[in-house]
Amino acid sequence: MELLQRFLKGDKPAIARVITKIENGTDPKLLEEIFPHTGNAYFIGITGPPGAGKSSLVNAIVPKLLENNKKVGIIAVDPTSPFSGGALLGDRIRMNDLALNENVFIRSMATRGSLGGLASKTKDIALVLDAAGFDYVLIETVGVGQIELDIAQVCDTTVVVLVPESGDAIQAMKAGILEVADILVVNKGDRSGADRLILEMKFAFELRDEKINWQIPILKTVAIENQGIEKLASTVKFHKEYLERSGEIEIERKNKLVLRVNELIEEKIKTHLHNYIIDQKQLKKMIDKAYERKITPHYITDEIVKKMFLKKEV
Ligand SMILES: Nc1nc2c(ncn2[C@@H]2O[C@H](COP(=O)(O)OP(=O)(O)O)[C@@H](O)[C@H]2O)c(=O)[nH]1
Ligand SMILES: [Mg+2]
Repeated sequence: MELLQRFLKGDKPAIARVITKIENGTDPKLLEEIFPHTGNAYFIGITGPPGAGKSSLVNAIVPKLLENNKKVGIIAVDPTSPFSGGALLGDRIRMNDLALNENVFIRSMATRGSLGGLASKTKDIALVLDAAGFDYVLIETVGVGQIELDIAQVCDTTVVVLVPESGDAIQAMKAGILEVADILVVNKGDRSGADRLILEMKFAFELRDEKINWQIPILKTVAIENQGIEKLASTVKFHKEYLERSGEIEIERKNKLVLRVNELIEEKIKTHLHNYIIDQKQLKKMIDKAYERKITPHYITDEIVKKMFLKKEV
């Protein structure tokens, strides 16, 4: 059977092969072929600082999402440990039980060093899982900056996980969190300071007036003891129903497509620029002139960009 046919039937080895091809960019037509089969999965992002218990929460919540014969795809993105890969290994071991379930597929996005393009690749792989027939696609990302905001861009529901000991990190993350969180989870509720953090977060959320129709729920969990998981799962489902009922899901998904297109345009321009546009010899000549203060860097930029738009093929 053709790879694509096996893939669309949900055959795991076929899914893995399609993902690899997309990841390596070896088959540019492939995404086009699978795209018509996407749009059915519900994307859930789980983000937060390293060690907050995101993987533990994923482990705990997946069985709830599998109820009623649903299928769940998981993407674990951890760019924080390029050397040891320790976190990923840990995730793999703990997620082993899940991986054996025929309705679950897990993919770790290992990044050895380079962060560039990771979020973008992850989004395409989420589409692959969508096309493969998973009802839910869970994306676990470590909240270390731009990347989690980036991935939240494709998620219908973003769950931000905090822990009592996050301390200063919380302050730093607050602005970002306020932007992306649909649901806030305070995990490690068995540790002291959990209730205080919940109060703090409630206060922080009261101060804002965006997303006014959706009051961001703040939940307490103890992932390793399965506490609060039922409530978390039902809150995710409730958010899904809310988006569907209000029609917001269509608006949000269209907004997300706009953001995605903008992002891809930027990516394309960047590669194009580096690969073809800049004639290094000519650039060197212009730099010499700029060094002599005969032309400005702005002038050089304009010249290069003008050329870029004259070229038709990308
Ligand atoms: N005490 C306590 N420990 C937890 C809880 N959830 C996770 N952990 C532990 O915290 C550590 C990091 O968990 P992990 O799920 O890998 O965090 P991640 O880096 O956010 O994916 C592990 O040793 C977990 O066993 C919790 O609710 N309470
Ligand atoms: Mg993890």
